[in-house]
Amino acid sequence: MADEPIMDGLRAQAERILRGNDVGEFTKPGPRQYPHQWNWDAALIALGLAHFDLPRALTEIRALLRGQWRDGMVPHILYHTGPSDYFPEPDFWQITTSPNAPALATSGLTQPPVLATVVRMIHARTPIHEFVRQVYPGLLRWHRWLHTARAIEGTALACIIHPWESGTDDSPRWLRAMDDIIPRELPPYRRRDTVHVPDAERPSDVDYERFVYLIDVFRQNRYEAARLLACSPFLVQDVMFNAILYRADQDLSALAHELGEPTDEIAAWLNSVRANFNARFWDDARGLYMDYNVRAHAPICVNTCATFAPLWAGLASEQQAARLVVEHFDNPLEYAPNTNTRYRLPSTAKNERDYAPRRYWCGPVWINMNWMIAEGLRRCGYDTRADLLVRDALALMQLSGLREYYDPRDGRGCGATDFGWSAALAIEMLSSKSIFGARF
Ligand code: 2M8
Repeated sequence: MADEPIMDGLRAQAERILRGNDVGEFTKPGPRQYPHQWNWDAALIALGLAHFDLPRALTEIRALLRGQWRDGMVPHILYHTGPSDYFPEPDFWQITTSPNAPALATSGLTQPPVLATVVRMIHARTPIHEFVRQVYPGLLRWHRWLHTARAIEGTALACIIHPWESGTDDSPRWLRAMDDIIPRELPPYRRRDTVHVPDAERPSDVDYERFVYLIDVFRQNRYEAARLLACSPFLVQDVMFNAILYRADQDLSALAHELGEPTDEIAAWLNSVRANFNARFWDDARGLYMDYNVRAHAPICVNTCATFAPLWAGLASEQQAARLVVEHFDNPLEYAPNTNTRYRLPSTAKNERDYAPRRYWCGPVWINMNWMIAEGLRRCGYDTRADLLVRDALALMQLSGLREYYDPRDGRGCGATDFGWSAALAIEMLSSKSIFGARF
C-alpha cells in the first residue's frame, strides 16, 4: 500500500521544483544544467503543471510553439532568455542562414513529438477548447513536416538526423550508429555539460565531438531539409520517435475531429506508419524492436528501453507485446531486478556491451521512460508490470530526490538535480488514481 503522507511530501517537493525552475513563460529542465526551454521537457512539464496551475501549463506550451520554424519544425531548444553558460550557445547554431528560422533564437533540430498527446491528455481532464483551437494548426504543421521533410522511400516514417533529436542522446543504439562517423574538421567549442555533472555521468568526448560535427554539417547546409536528408552522416529511423509520433497522430486526429477539422491527411499518415512500422523495426528472431540505420541500410542491433515504446503507441500485436514482456521486461539478465540491480527500468539492457549504470542514457533509470512504458503496458493489459514501474519511479524519487536519472543498482541519483520532468511526472503518477489501493 502506498504511504500517502510520504507521497504528499513528494508531491509538494515536485511542485516546489517546478515553481523554482519557472522563469515566467518557460520552465528550465534543470536549474543549472539546462537553463533554456527544451521541447519534450516542456510538454511533460506542462502535463505536471496542469494538475495545479492550468494557466501556467498552457503558457509553457504557447512558449514552445513560439519557436516553431516557418516550415513547421518545432525546435528542440528555445533560448527565450538569450545566452547562458550552456553549450551550444544560441549563435553556435547559425540558424539565421535558413529562410525558415523563427525570430526567436532556437536550435536547428527537433525532439520527440509528445506535445499533441499532452494537449489531448490535459484537455480530456479539463476541457480547454479555445486553447486547443489556437494550438491545433501549429501541431498539425509540425506533424506534417515530420511526415514529409523527414520522410524517405515514400512512407510516413520519420527520420532523425542527430542523436539529440531522439531525446535519448548517447543511448548505445546511437553510439553504434555513429561508429562510422569520423569528424573531419571540428569548429572550436567548449563543452559545458560537465561543469555541473561528473564526466562519468555524461557522454564521452569522442561522442560529443560527433554531436558537434553533425551540427556543423547542418549549419553549413543552412538547414535545408532535402539537403540534410541527402547529406547527414547520421540518418536513422528511431523506433521510439516513430512510436511517439504515431501515438501523437492518433491524439491529433481526435483533437481535429472535435474541432470539426478534416482528418484525412492524419489518417493517411497513420495508415502509412501502421503499414510499415513492424516490417521496418520488428526483429522476430530476437523478439525486439530495433532502430534502422538508413545510411548503413541495416537495423541497429542494440537492446534498449526504446524497444518498449510501441506498447505506448498501440503498434505491437498481442503476440509481440507478450514477447517483449516475457522474454525481455521480465528477464533479469536484461531489465528485471537481479542480485546486482534493484530498480526498473534500466534504459539499456544490462547484458548489452555498452551498458553503463550511471552514464546518461547508457543504463540509468529515467522517470519519463518508466512513465511512458507503464502507460504502454497498461494499454496492453499488463497492469501489474505497469505498477512495478510506477512504484520504482516513486521509490527512486523518494530515496534520492528529483534527479535527472538513477543508478538501477542502488537507486543513487545522477545527472541534474531538481529535474523538471521527474517533478512533473511524479505529480502525474501520484495523481493517477490507479497507483493507490490494493496494488501497493
Ligand atoms: C538532454 O539533452 C541535452 C541536449 O539536447 C543535453 O544533454 O545537453 C537529453 O536528456 C534530452 O532528452 C533532454 O530533453 C535535455 C533536457 O532535459 O537533456
